[in-house]
Amino acid sequence: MKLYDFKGAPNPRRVRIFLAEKGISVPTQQVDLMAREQHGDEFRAVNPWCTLPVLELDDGTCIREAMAICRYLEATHPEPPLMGTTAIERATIDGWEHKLEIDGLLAVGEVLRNSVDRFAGRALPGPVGHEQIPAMADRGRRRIAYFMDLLNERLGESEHVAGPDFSAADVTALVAVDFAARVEGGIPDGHPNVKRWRETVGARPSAQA
Ligand SMILES: N[C@@H](CCC(=O)N[C@@H](CS)C(=O)NCC(=O)O)C(=O)O
Repeated sequence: MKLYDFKGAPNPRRVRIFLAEKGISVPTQQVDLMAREQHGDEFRAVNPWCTLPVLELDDGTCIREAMAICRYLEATHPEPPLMGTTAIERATIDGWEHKLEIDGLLAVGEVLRNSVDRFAGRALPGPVGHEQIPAMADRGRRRIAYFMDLLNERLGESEHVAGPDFSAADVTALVAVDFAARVEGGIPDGHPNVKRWRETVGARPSAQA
């Protein structure tokens, strides 16, 4: 197996944290997004969607999309379970994970990609160029505020995002909260449950991934 990775990017980090929680070590190949290596012919042969992460299996199969990779790892390395073991746990984790990807990770991406010069003409990842829309950066900031409120409320009723145990939903939430800090400068005041949870999950060795 080989993971195509880029150290500073949030979506590959979701997989790195997942791997660390599973205790799996995988060789990695860095694809420099700053140098636009994701658009080069070599990487397009791996992933024509031009995005990271990608997990390449020994038979040459390339799995794209962070959660698809995690799903594969969960099936091949079931312990410790990070995606639930009962039907209710699986559905609850999937629901929270997906919700926080959309409302958290994508909201931060909306701000950065529509406001930072480096993303001019590249407002969405992928092979097709898109111009920035400044109003979407403003909308993204409002979406981040909603995400923080939602997460704070949830963590007021649950120790971890999808229940008592750490799961894939915490992985996405952690990456989204840290990614949001690039816009907000940290966890905004008035979100004590997020702060409590961030300290807890941040103490796990996987958080360094
Ligand atoms: N939904 C995809 C998102 C992948 C994605 O957008 N990855 C970013 C890095 S965090 C990327 O490859 N960006 C390439 C670019 O900016 O051109 C996933 O879950 O893997």
